[in-house]
Parts: sequence; structure tokens; C-alpha cells
Amino acid sequence: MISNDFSAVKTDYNRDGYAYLPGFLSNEEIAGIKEELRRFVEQKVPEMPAGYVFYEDKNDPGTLKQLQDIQNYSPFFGDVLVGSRFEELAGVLLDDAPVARNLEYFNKPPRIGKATPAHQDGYYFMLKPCKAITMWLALEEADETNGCVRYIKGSHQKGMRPHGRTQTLGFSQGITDYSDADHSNEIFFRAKAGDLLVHDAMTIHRTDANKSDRSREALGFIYFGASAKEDLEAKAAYQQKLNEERFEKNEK
Ligand SMILES: O=C(O)CCC(=O)C(=O)O
Repeated sequence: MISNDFSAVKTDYNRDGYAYLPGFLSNEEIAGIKEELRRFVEQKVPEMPAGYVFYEDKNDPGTLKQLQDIQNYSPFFGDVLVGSRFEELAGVLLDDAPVARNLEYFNKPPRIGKATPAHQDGYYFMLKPCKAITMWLALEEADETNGCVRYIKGSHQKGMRPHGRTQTLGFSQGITDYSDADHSNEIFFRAKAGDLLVHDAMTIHRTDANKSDRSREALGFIYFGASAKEDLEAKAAYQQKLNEERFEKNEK
């Protein structure tokens, strides 16, 4: 457990667009979350709508890669997202009242877990102003071989890059002009279970495919600032377009 003094973290976050908090949760806390997740996958996932559950191979339940909004299906995960130290940290870093939006589960199954394309979360969020934070909690070791998180330092201050459709389930939009220079500017974070990464909604980030024999499990937390307003029209148009594309491809 860390102390509640987040001022050093805030300095890093404001300057770089991200911050690293090693050991944010203890091993016991991580063990409790993983146990609850196993129960969740067994009991709740079968009831969840298709758009909230993604598999690398939809015919193989062992290849679960992503779950959305798990706070809505479990009081345990509701308490992880709301009224927690995560929410408190979000409020400090946002300089605004945090509005909890989404608790996600991310996995990269061994050997087949695909890369997450370079993107800025704000492109998906469609907020004015773009005031939101994402947190990424390692549930097990993440490194260069199984897809650790990579950031571009200071990119939160350089505006929104062009995004376009990707073929990655769960990450439908990626930066279209991501260059060799971007690749060489990446800062990657090896993380252990319980380590937390936080980033601004404008910060460019991505992860590689999992080439290892290990899985790569994490939780993602999204909080909007209360002063940020969603462009609901743009969101509805975007969702409609995605649905049409999925329909054309006969995808769920
Ligand atoms: O875990 C991943 O592969 C990607 C996570 C991510 O892009 C995010 O949390 O915004």
C-alpha cells in the first residue's frame, strides 16, 4: 500500500502524461481480485451482452481477451471502481470530480494475444474538454515479451493525432500515421502484479502482441472529469458506423 500523498505522482503525470506507481496494491489484494475475476468469468460472463465480451477466438472460451463495464455486474468490482483509492487518485490527478465510467479486464492469452494499436483514449471518449484519466493495473508480470504498456512522453500536450479503423477487437481505432520516430520515442514499463500505470486521455500508448508462454492480465479503469461533456451525437454516429461494419462482416 502506498501513502495517500500523490503529489510526486501528480508532477510526473502533468509533465509526462503518465505516471508509474509500483506496488499500488499488495499481493493479498491482487490475489483477492484474481479470485473474484475467476468467479466472475464463470458466473457472470455467460450473462453479459456480446458487445461487452471479446475473445481472440470466439469459438474458444479459453481465449478471453477483454471485458467491459464489469462494475455493472458485480458489487465487488463496483467497489474497486467507485469509492476506492483508484477513484481518489483519479480526483487528485484530474483536478476535477472524478466520474467513474468503466472497469475493464484485459488479457493477452499466451502466444495469440494480439497487439493493441497506438491510440489516444480521448479519441474514443469524445469529450469537451478532453479531461479524463485511464489507469492500468497489472495483475501479473508484464514485460517486452508479453505486451507491456508503452507511452510517448509528453504526447498529451501535442493534440489529437489522426485515427482510423483497425481490425483489433476492442480497440477499433488506431493512429494512422504512427511512425518509426514514434516507435523509437516509446517508453515502456515492465510491471509486476499490483503496479499501477496512469495516463492522460490524450497520451499516446500501445502494447505489443504476447509472444510468450505466459498470459498478461490487467484491469483498466476509466474516469472522466465532471467538467468534461460527452459529444453524444458524435458517439451515436460512431456506434452506428461500427454496428454497420460488424453487420457487413457478419460479426457479433
Ligand atoms: O492492455 C492493453 O493492451 C491496452 C490497454 C489500453 O490501451 C488502455 O487501457 O487504454
